[in-house]
Amino acid sequence: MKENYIASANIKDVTISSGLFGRVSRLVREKVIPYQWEILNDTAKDAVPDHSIENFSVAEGNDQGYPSHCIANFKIAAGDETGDFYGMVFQDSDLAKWLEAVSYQLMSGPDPELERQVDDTIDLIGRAQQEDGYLNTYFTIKEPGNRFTNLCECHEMYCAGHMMEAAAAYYEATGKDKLLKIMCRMADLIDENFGPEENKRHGYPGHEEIELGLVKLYKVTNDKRYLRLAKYFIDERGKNPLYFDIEFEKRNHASHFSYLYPPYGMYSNGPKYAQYHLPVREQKTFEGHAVRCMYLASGAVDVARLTGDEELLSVCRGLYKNMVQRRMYLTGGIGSTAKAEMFTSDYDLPNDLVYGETCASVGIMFFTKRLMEAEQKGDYADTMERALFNTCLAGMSLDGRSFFYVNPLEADPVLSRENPDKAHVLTVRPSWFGCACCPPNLSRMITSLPEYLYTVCDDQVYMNLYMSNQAKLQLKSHAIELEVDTEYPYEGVVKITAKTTGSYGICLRIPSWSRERWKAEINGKRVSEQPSDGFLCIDHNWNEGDVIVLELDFEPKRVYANPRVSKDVGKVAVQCGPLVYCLEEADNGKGLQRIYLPKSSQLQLMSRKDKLEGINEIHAKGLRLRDMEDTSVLYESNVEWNYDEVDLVFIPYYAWANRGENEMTVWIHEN
Ligand code: FUB
Ligand code: ZN
Repeated sequence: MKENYIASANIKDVTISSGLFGRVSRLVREKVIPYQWEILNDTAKDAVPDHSIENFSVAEGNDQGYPSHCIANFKIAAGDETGDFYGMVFQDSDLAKWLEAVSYQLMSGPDPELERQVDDTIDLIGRAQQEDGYLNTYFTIKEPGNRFTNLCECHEMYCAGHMMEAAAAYYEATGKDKLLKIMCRMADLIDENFGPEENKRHGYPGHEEIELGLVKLYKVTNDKRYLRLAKYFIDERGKNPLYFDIEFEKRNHASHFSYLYPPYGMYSNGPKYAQYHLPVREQKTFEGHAVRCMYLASGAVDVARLTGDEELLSVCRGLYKNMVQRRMYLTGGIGSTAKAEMFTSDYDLPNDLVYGETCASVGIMFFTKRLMEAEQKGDYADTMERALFNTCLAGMSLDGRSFFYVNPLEADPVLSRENPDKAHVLTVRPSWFGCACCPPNLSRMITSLPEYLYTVCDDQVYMNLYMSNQAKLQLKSHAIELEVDTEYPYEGVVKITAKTTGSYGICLRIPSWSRERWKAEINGKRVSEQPSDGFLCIDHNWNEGDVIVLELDFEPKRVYANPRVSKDVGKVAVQCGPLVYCLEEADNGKGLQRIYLPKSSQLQLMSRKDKLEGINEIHAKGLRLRDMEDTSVLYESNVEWNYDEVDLVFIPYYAWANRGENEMTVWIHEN
């Protein structure tokens, strides 16, 4: 691994000003975060939680219809109120993610009222913390004697990791260290109990996340113990004897999630589910629960980079390749089955049974951002972009009031209702979930989006994602400013103005979809450099006001899947720039699976500023297979197929399901 000066952009130094992500960032700041605060406090009266088993809501004691109880759990644990714990065993993490999202928002601009609200909440968290530093409202209220006895299922470390991330973020945003101290005490307690020493337990969390939190604690405190503990958890996972077997025996097979995963809860899902089938360094494919995989790999890249562990980094590279070459949907979704929210096997990418959890694609963002910090390859940023502009964005409605947990590439409301195997595929976003991991995960990712835009390596800045913004960036030997103006992802022209005179490199990502056709000019003069590893690096003596204009290929394209993806054989999808497009019933009528896009049809891009908060549509002539003449026939030998000509309207995938319940498909037949 190269010893470089490397950093992602600072959130406070990048303002995403306009365009699609200007709107989305504003929406999260002004609508989503306040709404989620109401949810946490149980004051959002119009929230109707989704109670389908697939979304974990029918937990024992969690099916009575009230959305969260999260703050109430803290009040009860603190002794401020009486009552019982309610919600998922990891309910605390909803508050942690909200606090983290708000911290990033505060980095982008002051908000004294919001800060006061956070300070009060941190006081509450402090009161809920136990004498010895332990913090977890479920165990404090319900099972005080059983701490750390069911790491496989009970998410103590997961909740701690999320709160550590929040603590580090709030400290960075405000300089206030109360939450940081709270979480350092919890981290110290975990460190006293777990580690390689003989007198400690040799365990690791069932759901990875604490690795990320510990690394963030390490970054703000400089205390190496936290980094060591993160590394320990990664290296211990999957070592024999298997820790979860040992604790399972010790607790006499008691299980928390047996109602969901009979007979022994998450333990029954087996070692692959939680990535302990092999030591992490021997893993070559992403196995099991997709979100867990992303968090594990993100933590592993952090640890690899911060400790110079080339072996671990190369394991992460291998896992990344497995994902993007064999296990990821065109939309940047992952997880092919609702059964335990897992990856399945290479090329198994069913469009209708898919899971594609929003959190898993947010996890892709975490993973690829860290890979970019380890080595600057355009492919990582391409994947980041695929996940962000498609599945992550689809995770939230255009008004920020409802959310998808599962992100299908083919949906039919009738089948979702009638076929139990498709019950997890909703066609309308619920306003909340009994298991509410996804909405606040989106919030924290979007409020921290500035970090993802740029990676600095020595005196070069890598532009990972294109959107209008003003950025201040600290390179190794310069502080520079850039301004980016673009209508991306609806136009392919990106104008970058250097606001700082000096000698430094600006590296423009040439996305894989534009590899064949792109053009870059500085002050009207064509650049001679060629891209390498997906980036066009221009090392130049810049004058203030120099302008780079990058033109990417914005012709709508047909995309095909590797024929090993059996569900996409004979089918085509449509993409323009980073956006994957889909057909929706609202534009194309019912029966989308009978539609064909002939090879000869031209794809025409149309700007629709008036529709769905401003989108491009793609228009094309298509065919719809006519019903059999005798509709009572199910099977027939002598059939002459007839087609009707139809005008097809494709919209960006992220904008689907904003016009009521209806069919949708990304892949369509081609003839
Ligand atoms: O287990 C915590 C979160 O709940 C996971 O990351 C999601 O997949 C959901 O299962
Ligand atoms: Zn989720």
